[in-house]
Amino acid sequence: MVVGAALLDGGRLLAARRSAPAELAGRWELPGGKVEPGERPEDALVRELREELGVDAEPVRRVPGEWPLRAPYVLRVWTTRLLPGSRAPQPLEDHDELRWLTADELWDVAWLDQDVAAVREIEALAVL
Ligand code: 9L3
Ligand code: MG
Repeated sequence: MVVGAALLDGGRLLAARRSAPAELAGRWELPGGKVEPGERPEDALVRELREELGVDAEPVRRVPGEWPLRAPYVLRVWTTRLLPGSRAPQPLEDHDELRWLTADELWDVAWLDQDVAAVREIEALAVL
């Protein structure tokens, strides 16, 4: 399983532009990554956000649905918030740019194909 974060702050959603691998570089995603064996998905999400963005965050609720990635992976997404005192997100690993998107800006970035359905679902939650 791959976990992704709909990181929300002040009515905006964080989008991260991938710098690697080459076939995904330049496309935008919900930050996250693979769950390790024996790891709980929510713990993997917290770990990935610390590694990739340098933030302390917590999953809030699961976004309904799951979306196929390259077999055998599927993407599951949680709305996520920064903990009080967290640093601001930085593109430390795998990304070269971050953007906080308002509801009006959600479709201004070139999301990875696999993330489009997830972002639609986030839009439907009306949390922005
Ligand atoms: N992936 C797609 N959308 C996402 C994430 C976090 C990941 N929102 C895909 C890209 C990679 C695979 O899942 O092919 C593993 O992700 P990572 O560990 O390279 O971030
Ligand atoms: Mg990742």
